[in-house]
Amino acid sequence: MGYHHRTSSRLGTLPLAFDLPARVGQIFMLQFRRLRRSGRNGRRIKLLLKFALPLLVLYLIDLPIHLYRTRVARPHQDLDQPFATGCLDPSVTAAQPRENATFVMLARNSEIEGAKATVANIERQFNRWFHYPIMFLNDAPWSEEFKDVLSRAVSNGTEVRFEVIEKGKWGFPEEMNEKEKTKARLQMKKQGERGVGYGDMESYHHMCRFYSGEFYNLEALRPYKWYWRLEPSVRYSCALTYDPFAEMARHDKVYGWTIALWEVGDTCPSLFKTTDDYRIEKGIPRTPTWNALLQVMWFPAPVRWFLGLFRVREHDNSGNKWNMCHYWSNFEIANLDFFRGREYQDYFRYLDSKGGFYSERWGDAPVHTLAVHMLLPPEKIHHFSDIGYEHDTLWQCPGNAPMDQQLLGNKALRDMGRMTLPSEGGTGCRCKCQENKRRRNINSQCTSELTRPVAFHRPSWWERHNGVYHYAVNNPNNPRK
Ligand SMILES: Nc1nc2c(ncn2[C@@H]2O[C@H](COP(=O)(O)OP(=O)(O)O)[C@@H](O)[C@H]2O)c(=O)[nH]1
Ligand SMILES: *[C@@H]1O[C@H](CO)[C@@H](O)[C@H](O)[C@H]1NC(C)=O
Ligand SMILES: *[C@@H]1O[C@H](CO)[C@@H](O)[C@H](O)[C@H]1NC(C)=O
Ligand SMILES: [Mg+2]
Repeated sequence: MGYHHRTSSRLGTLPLAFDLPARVGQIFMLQFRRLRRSGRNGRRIKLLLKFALPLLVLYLIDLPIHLYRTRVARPHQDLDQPFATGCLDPSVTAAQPRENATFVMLARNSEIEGAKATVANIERQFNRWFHYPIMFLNDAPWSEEFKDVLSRAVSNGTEVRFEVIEKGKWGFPEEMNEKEKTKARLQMKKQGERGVGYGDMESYHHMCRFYSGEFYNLEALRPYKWYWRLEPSVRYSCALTYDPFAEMARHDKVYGWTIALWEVGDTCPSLFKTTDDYRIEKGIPRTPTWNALLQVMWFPAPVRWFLGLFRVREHDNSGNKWNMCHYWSNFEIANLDFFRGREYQDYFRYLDSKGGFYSERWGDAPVHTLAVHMLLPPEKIHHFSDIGYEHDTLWQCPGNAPMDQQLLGNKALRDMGRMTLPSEGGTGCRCKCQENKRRRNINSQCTSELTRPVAFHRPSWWERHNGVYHYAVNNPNNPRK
């Protein structure tokens, strides 16, 4: 978490981006005071004005152009609405044809309990009506026990598959030689010493690289068009009474997410710059979706060029910073054809060739996010704001829709148990949010940053100040702290 805290300390420890203009200003003020103290002010101040004024004018011309080029145009209406409000009748929605889709969970044999809990939960909240297949992936052979227990965790009618990741798709890239691997191991060790999360865990680096690219090329996924990613020990806290794959298809969406949060900069200092290099090399234009990733820098152009030129961490070629927002990829409902397509795979190979999955600890979550925002128009990205989702200590729990939309007499929903009381603007179906907890515990500013290209309602300065954010119609705001 180090990076964000560092900015507030003394001048000497500020990152370069803040340090430089501050120092220039300091020198400027010093000189100015000396001038005023000395007797020969008039001539010198005139000289100063002769140079300083034109520079100021240039800056005042440059700045609006820069801001215009990096703006996120506001749409005329909300381009991304929840697919449903409240509960729908599963006996009707599940009678529709299925999509070409599967659940996928990467897990280890040791995660039997967590995997079982996730499967039992998703079956209860969704899949006992829809029966999409569940595929388990492992880099090692599955134990009989895991297969036994998980086969029994699903409802009658749900197919389970236990796949072992084929050779060449897990681990270091095939073109890496022994010397490079030794170097990578050393770099990982150093990351561990620096305190980068999972930095010295080789298998975690492999996992991130796998989910970033090779995952999409698995033979086992070839028959499918859509996947829904699961992880051991996650919890869905609302009933999902419609088919999200069918809605994604119907609305022509490619990528669906639930939680957006800040990335820890130490895991991927050069990822944003590398991605921007790729974007420029391929001639991919900046779009509002891309610009939504930016924390726009107000420095004069030469300072911005400097930041880009010297590859200052998390900055792009034009000296803007990545705002560090990314979708948390342990939940994903997405189109496989996009990720196994030429454009995405080309981007992944480019990243792979730069070595950052090992020399740094690039995660699949920021990689997916940057690709999605580089390659897709905004309306292809869907926020499942109506899905309740918890993983580790982070969650999204939607407010419930009004009682008359909860289908209280519905047979299929009869055993759903006690729900949280509806709240104004709620979209959820039978959500069980934990008492006394906010609906999102993550700083939802990140959500409102990434949804700017699709959001007609944007938080005002005052709303940000108070921690209240609008980002979609019908979507409950964060209650105030
Ligand atoms: N088979 C296998 N699965 C792994 C390995 N490392 C991570 N995973 C899986 O990858 C996912 C993310 O790992 P996790 O440890 O939960 O990371 P976190 O959620 O980022 O803390 C989980 O589904 C794990 O089961 C590994 O070495 N082998
Ligand atoms: C499970 O499904 C099979 C075949 O579809 C059926 O014969 C069996 O009765 C079902 N079992 C239960 C407990 O519903
Ligand atoms: C499912 O999707 C894949 C990938 O798009 C496609 O190749 C396959 O033909 C589809 N199968 C069916 C039954 O539609
Ligand atoms: Mg996890």
